[in-house]
Parts: sequence; structure tokens; C-alpha cells
Amino acid sequence: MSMQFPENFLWGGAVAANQLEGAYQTDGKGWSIQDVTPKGGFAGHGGDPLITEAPTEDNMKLIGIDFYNRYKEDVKWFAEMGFKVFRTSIAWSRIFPKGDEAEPNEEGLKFYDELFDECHKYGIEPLVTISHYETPLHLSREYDGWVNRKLVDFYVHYATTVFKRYKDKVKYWLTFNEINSILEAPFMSGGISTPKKDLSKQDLYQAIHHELVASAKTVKVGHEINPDFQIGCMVLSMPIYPLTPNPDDVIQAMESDHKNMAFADIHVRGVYPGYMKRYLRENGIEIKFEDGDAEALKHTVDFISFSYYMSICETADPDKKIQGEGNLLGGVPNPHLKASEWGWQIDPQGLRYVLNSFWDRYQKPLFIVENGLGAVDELITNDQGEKTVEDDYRINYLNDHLVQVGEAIEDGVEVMGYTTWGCIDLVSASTAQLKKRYGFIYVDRHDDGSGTLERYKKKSFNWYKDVIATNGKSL
Ligand code: BGP
Repeated sequence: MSMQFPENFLWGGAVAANQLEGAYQTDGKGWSIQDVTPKGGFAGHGGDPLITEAPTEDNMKLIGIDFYNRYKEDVKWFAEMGFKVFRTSIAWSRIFPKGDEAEPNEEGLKFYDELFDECHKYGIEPLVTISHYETPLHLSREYDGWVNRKLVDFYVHYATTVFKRYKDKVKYWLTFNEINSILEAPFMSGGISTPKKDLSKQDLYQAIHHELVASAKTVKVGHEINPDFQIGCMVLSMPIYPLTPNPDDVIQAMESDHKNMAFADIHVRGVYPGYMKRYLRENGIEIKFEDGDAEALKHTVDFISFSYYMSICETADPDKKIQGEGNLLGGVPNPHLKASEWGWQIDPQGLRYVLNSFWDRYQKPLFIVENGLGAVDELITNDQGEKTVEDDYRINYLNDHLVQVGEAIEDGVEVMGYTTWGCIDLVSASTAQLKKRYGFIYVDRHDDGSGTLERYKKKSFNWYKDVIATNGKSL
């Protein structure tokens, strides 16, 4: 079947500043929480990341793929693939090195001016995440991250600064990357320095409230600065299937899902849903609403964006609760699915399911801003003497998922666009390594610090170029 994607479908790729820019203290940038997260990341640490007092040499993010200095070359590659949109984040600590200053760092602002100009040179629309797991370290250490109410003002001040500066260069904005991942990764997602095991539910949910209020205030201020802004929330989506048809499992799956859906519900509907109020009540959590918070939450988003990598199962049976490996939201592996080398279970149909669920629930435009396969790639020299990666496994993964996006569009779901995760190789978030690669472009850099940083097209590069050129008909 030939896929019908809308005429103006936003095809592209996604990255995050901390995972590729490097230049971690260039031009006045302050340290972010990522600069003290060396190889090992949070995977295998029960959600608590491995952190060091100060940046250490084995931290792959300090150099990343040197995008800060090579972005012109990279944007040119994206243009060659035909990208309509490029999702990246602004590193908060480039703009406000400590996070709590009144005045921004002009050199940091200038870098993104130039990056966005470079995108526009090729007709590529930037899609900007305001906060992507890169809270300034000072806000984490001095304030305990989002547990502290003051972060709301710091964040809104930062967002206002970048809105004003880039109001004619950026139309699409996302407030927080995978905002619900704070449930499992409070340091990475919320800059909360209290170890996870010591973090009370009271503090966790208060931090969540602060982020939600900050996000809504940002939507309000953004629309005042430029009414044409399209501002979305960004959630980690993962269908949670009941492990068996036992109603106990079905209800357990529903309750687990509620914990995540609450984030999109509040962003779209502007109020705390009843099931969340019940959860808070039954867990003795009392959220402190300040004057104006309930009003602020009513500034709802223009669209919903999400990442999609896998689905999981849920069960009420404690004996079957084996945690899947390296996934952010916990859950039980699905016996019907195969997994990636990192235990992420591959489920293309789950993407159609997620798209339909969001659409049925909200009737708001949807944007898939992350999807992709992390794999170990081998650079080879092909018959034409070119260095490349024969990544058919990645092509298959992306093709299968895009076919399901096409199915959802057939179902009547309004999808704005699709950006693959890590369109160029970058440092992985969960493992903080380069070994787990996602790109269409191979970057010669390795976890022992070696490599020339040269870029090479993988086989998937031309595959994606065709997909975009044919608006999905080649799938
Ligand atoms: C999401 C994050 C990204 C990204 C991706 C892949 O959770 O938003 O930053 O890295 O997952 O994860 P990983 O890099 O751990 O493979």
C-alpha cells in the first residue's frame, strides 16, 4: 500500500544540545548536570545517575560530536536528506550559565542565532526544546532542582529570553523533554540532586507541579510574544499492555498508564485529572498551589509531541514483575516482542496505538519528535571504496514504524510531523556512551576518546532521503 502523508508533513531529525554540541565551557557556558554525568549514565544505577564532583575526562558529552564547531557541515547533511524540520534543544547553561542570573550570556544567544540562520538557509524549520535533561548544575546543587519553587521563575525568565530573541526564527517550541520521565529519573529529568531513594513522593510531586506551572506560564508568555508560536508539551510515550486478560492486570496497566497520562492531560486540559487527585490523596501528598497556579495551568498547549521507542506490559502479579532493562518507565517485558541490544522492545504497531489513543483523547495535532533504533554500528569500506555502515536493521526499524504512522493517518489521526531520534550519531542519554548509535550519519568518535570526528553517510541516509523526497510513498 502506498502511504499518504499530508502535503506539508514535517519530516526531519532530532537531537539535544547536551548530547552533541560538546564545547561544554566555551563562550561562557556554565556546567549543566550532564557535564558531571560520565559514561555509565543512569542505566544500571536504579535511576540514579553516576555523577562526579566536576566534569571528568571520560565524560563523552564534554566534546560530544563537536557540533558546536561543525554545525554548518551537519546542517548541510540534513539539508541533503531533505529535512523540513530540525529538532534541537537550547543548552540552558549557555544562556544562563548558573541558571539564576538576571542577564543572559550574549555569546550563548549568538550561537543559536547562527544555528537557526543556518537551518533557514536550507528552508529547515527549527523545532526547539527549551529544556532537554540539561538543568544548569548550579540549580541542581544549590536549589535541589525542580523541588524548589524558585525554578519556576528562573525557567520562565530563560524561556522568555529565548522567545524574544528568536521570535522571528523559531516557530515550534517544546517546553520540557519527556516531562513524565521525572517519575523514574528525577536527577536527569528534574535536576533533583536528592538521591532517588531519599526523595519523598511529596517532593517529587511538588517538583512535577512546578514544572507543569512553569510550562503553562511559558505557553502564555510565548503566545504574547508571538501569537504564531506553536508550543507543545513533550512526553515519553510507551503503551502499557496488560500482561494477561486478567482484570487485575488490566486495571494495573490502566493505573500505571494514568501516572504518565496525567502530564499530557494537564498540559491539554489545564486541570489535574480526578484519577491523579485520588493518587495524591491516597498517598498523603498535598501539592502546594500558590496563588495563580490554577489559572496559569489553563494556558494549554497547541500540540502534543512525544517520543516513541517501545511498549511494555504490566501485571498485578508481584512474581512476574521483572523490570525490563534500561527503559525509563519500568514495566514487564512482552513475550510477543523482540528487543534491541539494550532490551528496548520493538513494537511498530504500538506507535499506531499511541497515535490513536492521543488523538481520541485530545483531538489535538500530534508530533512524533523521537523514534529510532540504538545499535552498535560497524564502519566498513564498500565496493565503491566509500566508508559507510550497512544499517539495514535501522532502515527496517524506521520503515516499520513509519508504515504504522501512515496507518494512523489513514485512521484519521492528525500528525504534524516525524523527527527520528539522533539523526546524526551522538552520545546516548541513558548510557552516556557513543557505542549506542542512532544516526543516518556516522561520526568517527569512540568511548575511549579516539576518533577523527569525521562524518560518513550510512546506508539509511539515502533511504531516508527517498522517504522524504517521495513524501512517504517509498515506504
Ligand atoms: C529519550 C531522550 C533522548 C534520547 C533517547 C534515546 O529518552 O529524550 O535524549 O537519548 O531517549 O535514549 P538513549 O540515548 O538512552 O538510547
